[in-house]
Amino acid sequence: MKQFSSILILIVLLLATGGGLYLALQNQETRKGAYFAGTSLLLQPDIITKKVGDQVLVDLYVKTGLLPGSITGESAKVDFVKTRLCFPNMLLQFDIGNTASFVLDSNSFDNLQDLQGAPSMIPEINCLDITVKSNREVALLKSGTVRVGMFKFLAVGDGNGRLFLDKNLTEVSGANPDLKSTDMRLEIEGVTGSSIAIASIGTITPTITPTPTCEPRPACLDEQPPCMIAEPTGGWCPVLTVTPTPITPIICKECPTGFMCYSNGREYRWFVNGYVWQDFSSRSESECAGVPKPEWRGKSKGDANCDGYTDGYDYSVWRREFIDVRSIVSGTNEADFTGPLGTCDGIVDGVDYSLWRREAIDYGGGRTQ
Ligand SMILES: [Ca+2]
Ligand SMILES: [Ca+2]
Repeated sequence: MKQFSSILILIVLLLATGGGLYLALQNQETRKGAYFAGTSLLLQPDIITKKVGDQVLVDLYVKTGLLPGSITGESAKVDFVKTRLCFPNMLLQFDIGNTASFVLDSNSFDNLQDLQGAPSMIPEINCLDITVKSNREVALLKSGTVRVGMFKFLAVGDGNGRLFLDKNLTEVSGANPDLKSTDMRLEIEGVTGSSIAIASIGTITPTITPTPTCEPRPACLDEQPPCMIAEPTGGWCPVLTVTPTPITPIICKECPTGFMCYSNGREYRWFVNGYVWQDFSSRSESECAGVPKPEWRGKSKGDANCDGYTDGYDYSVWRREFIDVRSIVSGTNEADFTGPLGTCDGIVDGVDYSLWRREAIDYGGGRTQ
């Protein structure tokens, strides 16, 4: 009897392992199938200018990638979007408890499955996790640039900042015409945030709204001699000129290469030019022989102080710059590791922090474990 039970347990164990393996393979299958390349999420408008007390409306869009092998240029159909949106809480407030704070685009999605505050490691940043879903049949699912919905923020403080989406916590899935299963993940190529500038009350000149009855000023009035048209009593419609903001490419700081040996008389360390600690002076390479020479990492790996490691020193630099020169676009920031487009953007913010955290904590910061 005992032997029989053992055999039975063995069979159950084998079945369970087999089941687990099957599930793991299934999962792998789904991931392997994430071939709807080019799907991205974005926030609109990409540049927001408001004043304290204004409502700030921000739209979330998903842009689905092209179906592979599609001759007609057909895009993948989306039925599920999950992402994390983060914003500077000194500038914006979001009332999670108020169901009117988010308006789902019911043309494209059927339920707001989840909208809640998410933990943020940075005290100055608040985040929201949002999940939306479509329950309709495949033919009615949307593809291409699809509006997910609108967030309603309140401008509570003045300054500049960025709203951003966390790519690592973004998931999109949709209908899959090639396989029997209906859902599959879409590969996320990128997420794009918004820049925001909030002015203190009264410092923004009110926007001129043309009255519906006004008439555009005829160009012939500027000719010589001018045409004989009487001035209307309410005046001509105001001429709105848009001055394009010149876009200067940001040339960001980078760590110099070539570690050299330095000492302060008590310890020996390797530094690159321009990042030598106070009291340390140059020594011959052989004097540092007992100290491992770091490998160059660079800013794109979160090395703010260019010492070849990504660690707490770099976090301190990030935090100081985030608080002191927050949102001032500059090429002199030490902790501008990246930006929403994957390259440095002149701003030190939560996107740079996320990169630092991944490099320092998840990947060990360049130190062999
Ligand atoms: Ca470092
Ligand atoms: Ca940055």
